[in-house]
Amino acid sequence: MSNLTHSSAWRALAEHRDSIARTSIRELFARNRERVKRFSQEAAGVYVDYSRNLITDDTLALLTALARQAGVEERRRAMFAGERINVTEDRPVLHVALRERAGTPILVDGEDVVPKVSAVLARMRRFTDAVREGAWRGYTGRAITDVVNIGIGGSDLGPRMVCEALKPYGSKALTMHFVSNVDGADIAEVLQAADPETTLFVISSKTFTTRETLLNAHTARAWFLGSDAAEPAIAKHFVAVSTNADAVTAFGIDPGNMFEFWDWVGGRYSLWSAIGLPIALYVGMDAFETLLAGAHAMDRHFAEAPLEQNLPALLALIGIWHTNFFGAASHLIAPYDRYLHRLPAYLQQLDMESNGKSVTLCGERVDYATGPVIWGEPGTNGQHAFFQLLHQGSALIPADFIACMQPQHALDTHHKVLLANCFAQTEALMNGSHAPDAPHRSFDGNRPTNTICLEKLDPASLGALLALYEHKVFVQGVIWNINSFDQWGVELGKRLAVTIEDEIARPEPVSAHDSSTNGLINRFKARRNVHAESTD
Ligand code: G6Q
Repeated sequence: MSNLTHSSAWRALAEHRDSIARTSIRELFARNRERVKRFSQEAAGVYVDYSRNLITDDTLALLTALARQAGVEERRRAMFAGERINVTEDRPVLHVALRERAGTPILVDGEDVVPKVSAVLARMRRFTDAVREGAWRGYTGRAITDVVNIGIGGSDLGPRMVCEALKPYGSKALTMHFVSNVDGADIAEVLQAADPETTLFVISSKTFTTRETLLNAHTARAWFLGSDAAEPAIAKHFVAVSTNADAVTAFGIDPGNMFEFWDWVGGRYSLWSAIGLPIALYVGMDAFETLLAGAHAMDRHFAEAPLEQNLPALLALIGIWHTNFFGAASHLIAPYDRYLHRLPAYLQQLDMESNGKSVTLCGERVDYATGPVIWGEPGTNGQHAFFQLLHQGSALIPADFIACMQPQHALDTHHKVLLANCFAQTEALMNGSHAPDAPHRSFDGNRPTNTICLEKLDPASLGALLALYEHKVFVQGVIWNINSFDQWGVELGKRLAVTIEDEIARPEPVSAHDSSTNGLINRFKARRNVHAESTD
C-alpha cells in the first residue's frame, strides 16, 4: 500500500464513500432545498455549480483534509515562488509569472523574471500592431492577410483553441491557419490557397528541434522561395517563437524576428507566453493582455482562497472523489458554446499529458488511479451522439457542462434553446427517470456533473476558465504525488520514429524489429516502390 492509500484521510474517504453510496444526488437535493447555495461559487467571473455531485459537507471536509495532508497549500506556495517543482526536468513551473501584470517580483535563481516577461510583451505589441495596421508589409509591399502558425502540441493547441474561441474579437483582415501535423496534407492544404506575398509564417517551437514542426517549416520556406521571393524576403514573412535562438538562426530566421520565452514555461502551459503570438495577431495585444488578466484573476483566487472556497481545488477534489473512490475512468467536457469547440482537445493535452503518470515523485509505482481520459464535444451535438452512454451506459462518466449567459450573436431563440438543452441534460443525468414496465426506458440518474457559467465568452473570462483548469490539474497532480510538468511518455515514440525514418530511407528490407513492425515497414517500402515504378 502506498502512503496515499494508507493515509488516514484516504481511509476516511473510503469509509465515507461506503456510507454515502447508499444515497443519491437527487435525495441530497430533496433533503436540502438550498443545496445549490452551499455547493456553488463564483471567482474571477466564473460561476461553478458543483451541487450535482454525490457530496455533502462531510465529503468536502474529508477531501480538503486529504489535500492538506498531501501538501497542496505548500506546493501551491512553492509553484508561485518559482521553486523547482518540476523535479525530473529540474525547472520551476511559472506560467503564472506570464500573467503577473502587477509587477510583483517572481524570482528564478535570484533574478526577477517579470521585467523579462514585460519586455517580450512590449515587442509582441509593436510587432502585432504593425501587422494589424498594415505597417508591416510583405516583400512586394502588400499588407499581410494570412497568418500560418506552424507548431505542434503545446505550440499549437492553445493558440488554435483561443483563436477559435475569440473569433468574434478577431481581425476581419487576417485569416488564421494552424499547421501541426507532419501529414503533408496539413501544410499542403494551407499552401495551395496561400499567397506568398501576403502570408506570414509563425514558426512556434520551444525547442526548435521538433521533427514535425521543422519539416513543415522547411516545406513552407521552400514553397516561399519557390515563388518570386528571394532569401532576404524571408525576414518579412517568417518569424519564430522559441527558447532556442541558435536553432532559429540556423533555420534562417533573423534572431531580431524571434520572440523569446523560457524553459520554466511548459509547452502545454505556454499560450500565455510568446507562443500566444498568433492570438495577439488575431485579436490584438489589448485583448491578449485581457486574456492574461483574466487568468491572473484566477491565479490570485487559487493562491489566496482557502481550499474550502477554492474553485480549482474543489473541482480537483471532486474529480479525485470520482476517479479514486467511484472508479470513473474518464471525464467529459461539454461546452455549450460553438466557439469552445477546440476546448476539449486543448484540455486533453493539459490534463492527460500532465497527469497521465503512474510513478510518484519518489519513483514508486502508484497503487491508485491517476489522470482520467478527457474527452468531449460541444453541446448540443454530443446529445445526438454519445450522450446515450452517459445516461444509460454502464460506465460512470462525470462531466463539466460549460455555458455562457450571453451569446456572441443576435439569434436569441437559438441561445435559449441551447441553454435549455444544457440545463435539461444535467437535470436528466442527476434525476434519471423510472419506467417500471420498460427497463430499457429507465434512467438511473445519479450521474455527477458540474456546470460552469461564464457571463460571456470574452478574453477575460476565457483566461480565467483556462487558469481554473490548469490549477485543477495541478492540485490533482499534487494529491497523486506525480510530476504534472514533465512528459517523458512522449519521448520513446519520438526516438523510435527517427530510427524507422532512417530505415525507410534505405533500400534493403528491415529485420531488426519484432515481426509486426518489420512487416509493416517492409510492406510500406515495397508498396512505395511499386507505386514509384508505376508513376515513372
Ligand atoms: C507540452 C509538450 C509538447 C510540446 C510539443 C512541441 O507540454 O511538451 O506538446 O509542446 O512537443 O514542442 P516544441 O514547442 O519544442 O516544438
